[in-house]
Order: sequence, then C-alpha cells, then structure tokens
Amino acid sequence: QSELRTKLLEAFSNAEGEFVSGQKISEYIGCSRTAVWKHIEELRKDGYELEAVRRLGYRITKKPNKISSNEIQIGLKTKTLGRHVHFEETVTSTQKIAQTLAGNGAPEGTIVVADQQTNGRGRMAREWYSPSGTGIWMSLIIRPNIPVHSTPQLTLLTAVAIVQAIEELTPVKPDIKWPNDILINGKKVVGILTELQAEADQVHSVIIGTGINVNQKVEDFPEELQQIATSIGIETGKHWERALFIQTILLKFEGLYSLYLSQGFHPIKLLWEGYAISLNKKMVARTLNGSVEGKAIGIDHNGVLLIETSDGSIKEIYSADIEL
Ligand code: BT5
Repeated sequence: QSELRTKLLEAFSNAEGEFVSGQKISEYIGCSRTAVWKHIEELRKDGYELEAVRRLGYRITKKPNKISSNEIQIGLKTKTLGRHVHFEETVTSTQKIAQTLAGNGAPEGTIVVADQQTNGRGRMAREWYSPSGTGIWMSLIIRPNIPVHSTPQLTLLTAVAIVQAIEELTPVKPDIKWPNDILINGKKVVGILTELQAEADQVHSVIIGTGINVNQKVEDFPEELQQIATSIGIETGKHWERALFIQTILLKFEGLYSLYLSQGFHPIKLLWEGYAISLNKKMVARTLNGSVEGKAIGIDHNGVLLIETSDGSIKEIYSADIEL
C-alpha cells in the first residue's frame, strides 16, 4: 500500500506540476484505471487537492501541510543525504533518536525528522520550542573522517547550507550569528546543535540537529520568544512547504560537505564570512567560564571565534552566547 502511494506521488513529481493521464499512472504504478481512481480518492482524503480534467488526467494543486518520508524523498536530488529517513509524528527529541541510530550503525546521510518535539533541546540543556505542523525538526547523521577538534566547523557549514537554501527558495536574506544561530531581521529563525559520538581522536558520527521555524505566526510562539524569534512565514507573509526546504537544505549541505572533505574548511570559511553579522563588531561572549568583551576579529581555521579585548590580547572562544 505505502509502496503504491510512493509510486503514485513519484508519478506526479516526475510530471513537475503538469497533468498526468490515468493511463500513464496506471502503467507507472502497475494497476488498473479503476484502482488509480481509488488511490486518487485516498490522496484527497489525506489532504491533497487534485484537479481532474477529462483527456488530460490529474495534477496535484495543493499538498497537505504534512511532512513524511514520502514527501521528503520524492524529488530529492542528493546522492547520500536523506536516502534513509526516519520520520515520526511526535518524538521527545530527534537528537536522541539519531544518537541511538548512529550508535547502531545507521549509514551516513540518515536523517531523523519529526513533526513535533516534546523535549526539543538547545545547547547546554536549554529548551527548543518545536510545536507540530510548523517547523523542521531534523537531525542528520554524518561520519566524516576528521579530528574531533575540527567538528565545530560542521556547525558553520550547516549554517551556510541553510542560509543558501533559504536564499534559493525565498526572497529573504538571513544572517549568521556565530556559532549556531541564523537570524532574519535580527530575530532567530534557525538554531543548530552539533553533537558527537567520538573516542580519543576518532569521530564515529556527528549528529547535526537543526530547528527551523517555517510556518509559525507570531502568536504561535510563547511570549518569551515573541521578541527574539521569527519564522520564514512571518518574514515573507507566505506559507512554505517544509519538505521542499528539507530537500534543498540536504542538497546544499551535500555540495558543501563534499567541498569540505576534498578541500578542507577554507572555502567554507570564506562563504561563512560572507553571511556573518558577528564580525568586526563589539560584543560580549558569555561562556561557561565567564564573559569576554571585545571586538570579534574573525574565526580561525577551526571555526573558533577570535575576540580582541581592550588590552589588545586575542581570546579564543570555543562556545558561547554572543550579545552584539
Ligand atoms: C540552539 O540552541 O539554537 C539549537 C537548537 C537545535 C534544535 C534542533 S531541533 C532538531 C534537533 N533536536 C533537538 O532536540 N534539537 C535539535 P541554543 O543556542 O542553546 O538556543 C536555545 C535558545 O533559543 C532557547 O533558550 C530560547 O531562548 C531560544 N529558542 C527556543 N526555541 C526557539 C525557537 N523555536 N525559535 C527561536 N528561538 C528559540
């Protein structure tokens, strides 16, 4: 049944919005014209809107506001990323599931996606607000052969991939705030959480969690977030299809990741600097060991933030919250 559904959606996806005749569909999925009609009715029940025109056939005019493995995989143009999708409607945290899958040998490129998280996490055990039907709550498992101390670079690479995807699909121009925030008009639209499974100096897996606010309205955010958070929908006044964002992000990530593995961090660093708002500005970096005040002069070859303090010395910041 679900295989047939995949085939049917694939037939529509291949047609890229044009009509597909009942005959073609029945050939593609290998069933009778009557069965095609039944499957189309089932799509309608699941929230798809379809136009049916005599002699031309069917086309999808609106997809349901849902993500699923099918929605993510049909039309996906990557080679390895997202080829294994673990989707659940509701989870505690996609990071937790990805940790378990990674520990059990899940292949590189596996993604865990949920419609809703009941215990979404930020850095340092902070909460990540992840309501149903609105955002992308996704964890990606990769297995790069890099030293442990280079892994923060992957947070920066992820941020570049997401900004590029947002720029490709929407008219907005997001900024990156070191290390893991993407902002639109000064408000946080994306948070990234990079976690590791590693020993001594060998990385087994890197689990990159991304939380992307896509279709929330202002009133959908809890009061304490309304001033500091935003969504792509709020900034563009439009509703966006989450699966398309996931596909675009994975494709951008795959391109940057292969560049990174073949040429190192340098080309990624240059791209990142083009989007960063946290450079050459006065700032306070709040770390677990206290605050550092000064001017951010850049990131080093590992992705570490360099702050020049008033006495002229340069401090390396590995992890912090930045106040501009
Ligand atoms: C982050 O932490 O920004 C990383 C967020 C990563 C979330 C993803 S979702 C998929 C995967 N599964 C998980 O469980 N997590 C990852 P941090 O820099 O510590 O920022 C956390 C702070 O952002 C919170 O303390 C709030 O102030 C704010 N915040 C919480 N939810 C938000 C939201 N939906 N949009 C914008 N800001 C939010």
